This record gives sequence, C-alpha cells and structure tokens, in this order.
Amino acid sequence: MTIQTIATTPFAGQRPGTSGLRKKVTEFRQAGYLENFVEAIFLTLGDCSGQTLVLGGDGRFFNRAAIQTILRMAAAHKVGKVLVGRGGILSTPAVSCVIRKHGAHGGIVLSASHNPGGPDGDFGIKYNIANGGPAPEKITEAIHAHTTTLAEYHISDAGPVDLDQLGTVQIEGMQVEVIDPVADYAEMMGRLFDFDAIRALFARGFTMRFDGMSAVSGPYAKAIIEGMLGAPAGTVINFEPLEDFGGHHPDPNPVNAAELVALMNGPDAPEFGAASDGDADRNMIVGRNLAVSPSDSLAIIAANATLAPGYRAGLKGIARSMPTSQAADRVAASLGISCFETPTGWKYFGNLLDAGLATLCGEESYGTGSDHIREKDGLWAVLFWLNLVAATGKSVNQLVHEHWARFGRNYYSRHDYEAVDSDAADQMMQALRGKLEGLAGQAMENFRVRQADDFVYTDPVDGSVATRQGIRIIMTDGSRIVLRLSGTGTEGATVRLYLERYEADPARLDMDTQEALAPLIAIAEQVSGLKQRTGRQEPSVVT
Ligand code: VG1
Ligand code: CO
Repeated sequence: MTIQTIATTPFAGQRPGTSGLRKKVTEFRQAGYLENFVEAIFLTLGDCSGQTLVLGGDGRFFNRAAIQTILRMAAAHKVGKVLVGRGGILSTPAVSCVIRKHGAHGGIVLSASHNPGGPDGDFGIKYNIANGGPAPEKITEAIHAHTTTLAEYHISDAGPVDLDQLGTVQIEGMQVEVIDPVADYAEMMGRLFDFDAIRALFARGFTMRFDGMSAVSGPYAKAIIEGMLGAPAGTVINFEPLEDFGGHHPDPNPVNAAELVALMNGPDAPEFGAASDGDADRNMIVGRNLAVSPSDSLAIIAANATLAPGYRAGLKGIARSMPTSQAADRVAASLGISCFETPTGWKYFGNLLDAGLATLCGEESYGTGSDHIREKDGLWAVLFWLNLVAATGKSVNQLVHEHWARFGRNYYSRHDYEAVDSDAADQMMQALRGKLEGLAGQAMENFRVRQADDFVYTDPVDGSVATRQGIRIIMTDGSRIVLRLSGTGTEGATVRLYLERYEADPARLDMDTQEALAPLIAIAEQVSGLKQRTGRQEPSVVT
C-alpha cells in the first residue's frame, strides 16, 4: 500500500445542490483530484472492514479508469467486498437496487447524469447509503469538509482488475465480485409489473421505440423490453453505452431527443416512444403527437397505480419536488392520501420513502420513481406506462386526455437560461429576494399574488431544515412562478424559471402550452428582470 500526498480541493467553484461532485473530465484527470474525493468518502465512512460496497457507473469517458483507482483505494481502506458491474457498468437505479438487495453498506455511483460526456465533457461521483439512496446532507457535508483538509490518500499497489470477466478476484484482503449489471434490476421489474400482459401487447403487434441515447439505459432496456417482453429487435435504439454518448446529449426532453419526437409526430410513428438519460434515472414518455409532461406523468401513474401488480395495495402518499406541477396534488386529494412538497433533488424523498409516508415520487425534470429503490428510475417509469397501456388497452394520448378531462390540466413549462454569468444570476436572485414581501397582494395581469417566498423545507421525519430552495410567486388561483439556480450545471450559472397554470374548462384543455403561460412569463420577466440582467433574449432550452 502507498500513501500519496495531495493538495486539491475538488469542490472549489461547485454550486450547492448536487449530490456529490460533478465537474469537467479535464479537472477529474488532474493528479489526486478523484483520489481526494474518494479518500474523503472513506474518512467519512470510518471503519469499513468486512463491509460490502457497490461500484459502477454510466460508462462515460473516465469510468473505467476511475473504477480501477477506487477499487485500489477501497482495498487500502480494508473494505471487505466490492460488487462492481461488468464493464464498470451500473445505472443509478441499478446501484440502488443492488445495494438494497445485497444488504451493502453503500455504493459509489460514477456519473454526471444528463450532462454531456467525453474527454471534454463532464464526470461525476457520489456516495449512496445503505437504503440505496443519495447520501443525506450531513454525510455530504462531512465528505466536503474532509476534501478541504486531507493531505494524503491511501491506495493499494495492486494491478488492474479485469472488469469484463464475471466472477470474484482479490485485491489484497478485499474481494471484488464482477456482477451482471442487469440481472438484479430486471428481476425486480418482473415482480413490479405485469410482464405477461405487456408480452401479450407486443405479441399483438404493439409498436414502440426506446432511445437509449448511447448511454447506460440501453443494456437494461434491450434485455427487458426486447429480451423479456418480446418486443421486436430494433425497438431499442442507441443501446450501446459509448464513452462520449456518440455525441448525443442524453438529457431526454423534446429538445435533446428531437429525433424521437419527430418520429412520434411523423407518418411512421410507433404507438409508444420513450427515452432515458446518461445514468438511466430519467424518463421521457411520448405518445403520437404528444410528449407527456413529467409532472403529468407522475399524476397519471398515481391515478392508475393499482393497475400494476407491485402497487395493487394502493399508495401511501405521493411526494413531488416543489417546482413540479400540482397535478399530482389533485390525484392525492382524490385518493385521500398526502402529497409532500420537497426541495429539488431525489435525496429529499429518502426519509419519506423509508418512513412509509410516500410510495410514488416525481420531479418535473423527467424523474419519476417509487419506494422500490431510493433513486428515480427511468426504465421503471417506461414499464409503468407500458403496464397502463396493456391493462387499459388505451393509447398514451387517450390516457393523458382522459386524465385532463377528469382532473383538469396543469399547463406547465420550464425555461432554462444556461451558462449565464454567475454574478449576474446571484444578483438577480438577491434582488428578487428583497422584493418578495412587497409582492403579496399585488395584482398583475389577470392574477393576484397570494404568497411570495423563498421555499423552506422542514423534513417531517428528522426535522432537518433546508432553506433558500427556490423563489415562489404563488397566485390566488394556484398558478405559480418559480425561480431557482441549478446545482448540476458545470459552466457559470443556470437559471431555471418554472411556470404553472391550472385550467379546468373542458374547452380549454388543448391550448399551446407557451400561449397558455404567456401572462405568467410576462410577470416573471417584469418581476425578475431575468433577460435584462443576464443579457439573454431567449431561454437556452424550453421544456
Ligand atoms: C437537476 C434537476 C433536478 C434533478 C437533478 C439531478 O438539478 O432540476 O430535478 O434532481 O438535476 O438529476 P438542477 O439543480 O440542475 O436543477 V440527474 O438525472 O443529474 O441525477
Ligand atoms: Co440522471
């Protein structure tokens, strides 16, 4: 074993909000950079002797090299055993599944999720705890603190492990078991959903296209959708994880998955379209001529959940992130269950799920999941929708329109202003905070402000408080404007503007979303001066 000295502070410049470290590959390749973070994890964990850890990533550039380094450092820290996915591959939901199934102490996920990959792209690393979910703040803060003070790291001198060979090898006293990355996850999906009904659907000629975007969902989707469910070969495209994602931007939304959306709007559209992101925890559901809004997807899954075998007993509660639309709240009210509103980021759902307060969770950013694991789960959501289609015989379009007819429609959009000047973004948020008190009661366009604040969350389970989680301007009719800064961007600052308006009139359920939201977009600009302060005429991405 070698003790190496280092002096790097990997978190420098990272905005708060990301679980773990997410930076440019060029930074990660600096001597001691990755090692600093990994050493900080082991210092935070303390004695790991005899413990099992899970390790894997989304296959992006630097994944394999990082895995070899982490294995040698784990051996030096006397970890008992590491379960690593073959080829270094494990999707984020699969890590969560494997940690729980094998009773592991925790796991290390290598991914920058939806951020671009390749030598000039991004890389990321985070620690997940024994419940399978992202480490809570007290652990991430301890890791962060160690990164700023540690001066050395411990690493074994052993050679590299063959990651492509299933089976167990030793590094010093530590076992390394290379596992099939798909098996445990696929078995779990088979228990949650009615695979017989979905198989029968495909046998009847049902057509689908799943776009893996050359990221990590591909092997899972291919094994399950084509392998276990019998969809014809070619249903899953771009299924091979590539180090640079083949130039795709695996952040599934109608902008980045434009090809899939064009196919679904064209004459040769299959009946069902879907895509996932870099680490397979996000999902996009597309019907013919209709990309389902993630907030609606959560609500529709919730309203129909008992059609899936794993959810037959009903839901304990629903949780959504604050910026996510209130469509799910209406479903929760009709089911007589609670709907929790948490800050952005999956880690806030962990306590609610562990305590049995919620069964389903969702975020507007194409993230949906349940208490089956402690991460959001892209393929799970796709399989849920397939289960709904198989059980009802209805199309995606019908399911969405019938939902709106029953509950009303929450028109919803997110406008992202990416890579804007950091100081300008901070100043805008600061100025807005100063104005909030004066906004309550004011009339603007056809709205009146009921409440304006910076969202504060108190965890109902452990009482921990998260402040400054996004500025909300809530109108008397429930319409909302939300503004927050991204924690996952790696260039400058990214401002996210979220807009929501409820419509119950059956004659007004098919408006253009941006038109329906135009008055709120105007108010947002008037109040924040977003365009003027950032020097941008238009958002970079509208979803
Ligand atoms: C974004 C999304 C958030 C999501 C996070 C991680 O964060 O808005 O909803 O939980 O990404 O998703 P931010 O701070 O940039 O808005 V992923 O797929 O990176 O695990
Ligand atoms: Co992701």
